[in-house]
Amino acid sequence: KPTEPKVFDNWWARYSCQRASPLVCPNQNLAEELHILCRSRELEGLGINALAYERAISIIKSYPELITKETFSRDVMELPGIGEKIQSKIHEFLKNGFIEESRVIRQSERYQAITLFASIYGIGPANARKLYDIGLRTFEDLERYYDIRVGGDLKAIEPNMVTPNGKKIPPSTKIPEITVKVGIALRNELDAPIPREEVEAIYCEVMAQLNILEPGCEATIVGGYRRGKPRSNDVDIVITHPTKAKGLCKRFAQHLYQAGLVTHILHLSGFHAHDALRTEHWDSLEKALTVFILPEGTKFKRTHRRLDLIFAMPEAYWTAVIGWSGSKMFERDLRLYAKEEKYVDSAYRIESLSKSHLRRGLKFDSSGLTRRRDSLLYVPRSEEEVFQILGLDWIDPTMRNA
Ligand code: TTP
Ligand code: MN
Ligand code: MN
Ligand code: MN
Repeated sequence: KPTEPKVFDNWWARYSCQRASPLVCPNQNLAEELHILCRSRELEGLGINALAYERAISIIKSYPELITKETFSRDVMELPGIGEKIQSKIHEFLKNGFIEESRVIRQSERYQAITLFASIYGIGPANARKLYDIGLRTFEDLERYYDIRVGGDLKAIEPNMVTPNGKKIPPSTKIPEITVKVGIALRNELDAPIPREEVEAIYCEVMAQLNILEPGCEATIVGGYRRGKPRSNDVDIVITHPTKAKGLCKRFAQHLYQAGLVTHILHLSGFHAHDALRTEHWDSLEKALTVFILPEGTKFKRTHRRLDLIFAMPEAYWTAVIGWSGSKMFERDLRLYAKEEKYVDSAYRIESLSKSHLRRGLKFDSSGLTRRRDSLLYVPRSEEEVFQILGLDWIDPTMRNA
C-alpha cells in the first residue's frame, strides 16, 4: 500500500502529475474566475490560449495556501506556466476580488449561448459557434432547429436544415445528428449531476449484468467519481477479464441494450477503430459510450445517465484505470512527463529533477506504457507500479484534480 502523500507536496513541480491537486483548493475563487477565461478561449477555438490558462489554473490548484500579494510574488509568479498575461489577471483578482474580463464574458450573450449549445452531448465548441453564427440563441432555437420534441421518435426525425434567420446550414457543418438529437431530447436528464450513491448503484447493476454475460471480470469506477467529486456528469467504468476481454465491449453493450438498461449507444469502438483519429484523448481501447437507465425497483428516480464503458486487456488494465481517472490536465501532463527525456529549467527544484530525469523516454497512454527507443511494453501489475515505472511519486486519485 503506498504511503499517503503529503497533501501539497511538490506544489512547485512542473507537471501536474507530480503535484497533489485537491478537488477544492484554498484559491478556489481565483481558479474559478480564471476558468471562465480558459473556457471562453476553448469555446472560441483558441486552444493554445485556453491551455495556457488551464496550466496556470492547475498550478494554482496545487498551491497550499491562500494566495496574497506576498505569496504571489514570492512563490506563484516564479513558477513556469504563470506568464505575464496571467500574472496581470491574478493581480487584478488580488486587488479587486474579481477579474473584469471574466465578468464581461460571463454576461455576454455569445458566451452564454455557445456554452449552452456546447453543453448538449454531441455538440462541440466548433459546432456551437456555427449554431450561434447562424442566429440560434436559446435552447428553444436549438430544439426547433433540430425539429425535435422530448419523447419524439429520435431516429424518424430529419434535421431541419433551415435556420431561424432563413439561411441554409452550411454543408461543412457535419454534426452527428442522431447523437445531438439524443442529447437535446434527454437534456434535462443528462444535465442533472449524478450523486455518488447513484454512481455506485449503476456500477452494481452493470457488474451484475456483466457477471451474467461473462463472469470473472474485474472493474473500477474511474472518472470524476474516483477523484472524489460529490456529483458526476457521467459514470465511467474500466473493465477487464483474464481471457475474454477482447470483443467483450460490443457484446456487453448489446447485452445491456437488449436488457433495456442501455437506451442509446452513442459510440462503439473496437481495438483498431480509432487509430486514424487518435488525438490526445483517444486511445486504442474498446469502448462503448452509452445512455443508461437503472431498472425499476431501486431507490433512485429513473433518470437517463451517460455511461462510458472502457474495456482493457489485462496487461493494459492499470494504465486504462489511470488514463480514465483524469483529470484531463493530469492525463495530458502524464503523457508529456513520460515523454520528456531530460528536463532543464532554472525554476525547477533540484530534488525533483534528480529523481525523475533518468527514467523518461516513455510513452504513456490508457492502452499501455512503452519505452520509446525500442517499444518495450511494460506490464504493470498495479496502479502504483505505473507510477513507479514513470518515476513518479504516488498521487492519490482524489489528488488528481489538476
Ligand atoms: P469524462 O467522463 O469526460 O470527465 P470526468 O469523469 O473527469 O468528469 P465528469 O464526467 O464528472 O464531467 O472523462 C473521464 C476521463 O476519461 C478523463 O480523465 C479523460 C478520459 N477520456 C479519455 O481518455 N478519452 C475520451 O475520449 C474521453 C471523453 C475521456
Ligand atoms: Mn466522467
Ligand atoms: Mn465531462
Ligand atoms: Mn465519461
